[in-house]
Amino acid sequence: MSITHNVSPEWLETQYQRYQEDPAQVPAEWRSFFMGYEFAATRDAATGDNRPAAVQALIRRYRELGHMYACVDPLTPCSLDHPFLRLSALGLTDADLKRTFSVIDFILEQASLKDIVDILQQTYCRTLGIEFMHIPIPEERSWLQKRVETNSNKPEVPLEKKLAIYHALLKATRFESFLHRKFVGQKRFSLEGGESVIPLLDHIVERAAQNSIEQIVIGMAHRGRLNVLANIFEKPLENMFAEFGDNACYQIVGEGDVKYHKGYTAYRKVAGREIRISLASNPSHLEAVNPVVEGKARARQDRHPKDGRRHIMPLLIHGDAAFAGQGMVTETLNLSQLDGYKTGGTLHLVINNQIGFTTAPTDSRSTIYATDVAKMLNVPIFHVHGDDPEALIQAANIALDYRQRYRRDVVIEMICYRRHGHNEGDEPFFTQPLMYEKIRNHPPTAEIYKNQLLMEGVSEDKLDQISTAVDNRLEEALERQVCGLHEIFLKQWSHISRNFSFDRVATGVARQTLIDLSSRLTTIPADFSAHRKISALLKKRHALITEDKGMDWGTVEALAFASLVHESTSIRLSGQDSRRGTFNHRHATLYDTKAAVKYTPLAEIAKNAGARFDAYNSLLSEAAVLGFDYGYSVETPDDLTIWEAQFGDFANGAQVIIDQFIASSLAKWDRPTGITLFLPHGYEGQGPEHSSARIERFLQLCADNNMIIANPSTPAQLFHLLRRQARHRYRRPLIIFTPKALLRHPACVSYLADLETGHFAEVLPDPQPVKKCRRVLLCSGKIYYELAERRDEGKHKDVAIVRIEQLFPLHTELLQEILSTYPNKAEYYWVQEEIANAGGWDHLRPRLRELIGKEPVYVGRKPSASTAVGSHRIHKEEQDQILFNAFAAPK
Ligand SMILES: Cc1ncc(C[n+]2csc(CCOP(=O)(O)OP(=O)(O)O)c2C)c(N)n1
Repeated sequence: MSITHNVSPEWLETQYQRYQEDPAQVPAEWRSFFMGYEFAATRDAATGDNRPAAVQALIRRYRELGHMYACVDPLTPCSLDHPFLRLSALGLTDADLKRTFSVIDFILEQASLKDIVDILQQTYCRTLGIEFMHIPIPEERSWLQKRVETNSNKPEVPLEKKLAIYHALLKATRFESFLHRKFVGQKRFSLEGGESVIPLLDHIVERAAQNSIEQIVIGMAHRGRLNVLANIFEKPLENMFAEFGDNACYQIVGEGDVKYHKGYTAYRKVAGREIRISLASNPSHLEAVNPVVEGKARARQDRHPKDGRRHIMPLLIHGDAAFAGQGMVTETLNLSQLDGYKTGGTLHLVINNQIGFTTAPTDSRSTIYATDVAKMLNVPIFHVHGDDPEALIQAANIALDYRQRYRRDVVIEMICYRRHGHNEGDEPFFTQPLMYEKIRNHPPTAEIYKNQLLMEGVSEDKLDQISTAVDNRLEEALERQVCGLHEIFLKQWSHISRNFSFDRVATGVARQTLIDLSSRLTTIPADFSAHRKISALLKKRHALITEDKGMDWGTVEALAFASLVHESTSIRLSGQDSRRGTFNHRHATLYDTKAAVKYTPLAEIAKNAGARFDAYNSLLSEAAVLGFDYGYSVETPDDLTIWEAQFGDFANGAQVIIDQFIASSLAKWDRPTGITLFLPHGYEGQGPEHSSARIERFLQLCADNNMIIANPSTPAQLFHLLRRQARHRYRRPLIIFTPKALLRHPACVSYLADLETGHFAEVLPDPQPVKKCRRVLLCSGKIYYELAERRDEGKHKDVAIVRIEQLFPLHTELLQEILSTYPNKAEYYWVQEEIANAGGWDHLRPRLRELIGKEPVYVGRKPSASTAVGSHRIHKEEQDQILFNAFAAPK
């Protein structure tokens, strides 16, 4: 992309006028542009010589295109001829090489063309290509330009560091070959071909610590993960080998997971400083962990006493095929500059081994680089030869300094190869015979680097000593094999119980406290101009509370939040349009009508209590945002972290996060979470994608008390449920199906007495006494109100309606207790508005049968491939039929 790309002629004209007044008035690179332009113009006219301008243009071409010609692929010989960078391409000839030129905005002010070209080739076309001219901010571009041109893009590496690199490379190589020999046939997803990752990560940890970074939160996939655990996290080899032996002394909590998915935390000492490095547990689903790592990092940053973004850094390690292929990558990149989700810049390392399982780049991406998607952020991207660890170190130095300085993401792509098949049992010659023929003959990086060091005069003895030490360490560890302690709960989780229980938690809040909180929620600062209708709404809310006239959902939700933050529990609420609320029921943040100012009353109440209330409108993504909030919740057991879907129907856009993390992180990795989901649900005739949050899908994921699935039908129930979530001894994900029409339903209200005492009721008995009960309707959620109305209309006084408010874990004792108040011979119906292959039916059917001693009668929509009909008329007919059937005489 050219410097003039995307600038208007008027803007250019103004800049040129400013340059003519005083060249210092415009940024350096524009100075160079205008100078070249004038050179060309004047010399052209005076002497016909436009070579000085051509030299200036050549410099620019190297900066813009050099990375395309850089020598970064270990499997392809380097091209020495670059058509766009030939002298002739700019009207220059070899005869000009000796001539001295004055140049500007370059490391030298005057030099022979030969020297200039040498510097440019060294800097931009050696083993480190850098893409940075697409960055639209001149200051950033010129900072990067200086950084690379000052040392011809080659760092000074002292001998001690060179030996450390060699040591790291050997550790990487030998770890893999040792496992290969000693644990034959076991999958380990060898790093071989990309061993430079180890000296690179070593250096990143070291440099980060020197750069004021205290913690690195890391996410990575299968490839090389065990190698990273052994050699970067320094997980004891004795433990790793015991794990490889699947030694029975390992106590597995829950169901466990394969070795290359588990998380780990370590503290490393670097130059007198301690740096915490943690690796997030992740599923096989490539890139799914990205937003989780961001959320974890953000939670830690938010709790850092000062400038958490500076001191805590996320590091994501990707495969080339996955980085180019998975939408989660783009979604996560898109989080990076947003108020509610930014983390001060993520360092991305793409291990490009030029293959994804058996698929070649020509089949896996439509872009030139595997990293092209990251250009959307306008950040620098380094492409580095995987056999040149020193070039990787140069890239890491600049990348880390850039992140700390500009607080933006940065990408290092390491181009390497994969020595074996996708895993150790895989034959790569079946599909990539030519590539693997090259790989077969390609020496490992450690050998290449050893030769470099020998050429530089390092003694072979010294290098052999390092080699022997590496081998000895592996052998000794194998002898000693011991089971390590299973990694236990993180420190901040130590006071949380692992065990679910139905123990009741008193979640009532004193009447006067609620009234006081209401005043604070509804009083707008004098200098704030709220929208007329919002002021009226707040007044009405306050009146509902003080006069105890029946509070609606939005009012009670606000009181639940207020009471929690008032008791110093922080709340994070994130989702599409969550500040206002999709259905206009929340208005957590008010917008001044005259100035660009916002006011969030809950945040003020929180601040007073030393807590936080953060409500964020998210980007339009489900997967990355839920992943982020899940990650946030894992680090903050004492907070309430809520993700809200616009409509629950869209939650399946985040299905991988729900299945792979929320439902199963406790079972797989012993990682609990109290993440809470608000999923608007209900059949209101709005069509197939605005009706169902797929209750059945969540219920299908339930086992071993792993999640709480609730469908509260009153504002008070929501109040107690949210407060219980923050106050119980244990934490479990809480999935709440929230209402839409009920937000304004006159019967869906609660009173102060309901909030003052009590607790969440997993089952709600019929609020009215039913004499001579002939039928019990069991139901959940909104249909209750329609049933109750129909009962009153039809004077069906002998029909009881019982609401199951918590579908899982089902409180069978309580349900039994309630049902025992009705005669044995009564008919039992399950009534739902969902289609028969959805809702609570399939899950509850066997459980109810067992409890009641007979099969309940099903009343609801028929099975359907689509969740709901498109026609409002048909919806109403169906709904009416359900209500009719619920009370009709049995067939
Ligand atoms: C979301 C997802 N889809 C498919 C797979 C199956 N799979 C595992 S590894 C792999 C290839 C990954 O290639 P790349 O990202 O280049 O990493 P590499 O294995 O080459 O290091 C595939 C397709 C997966 N794990 N996750």
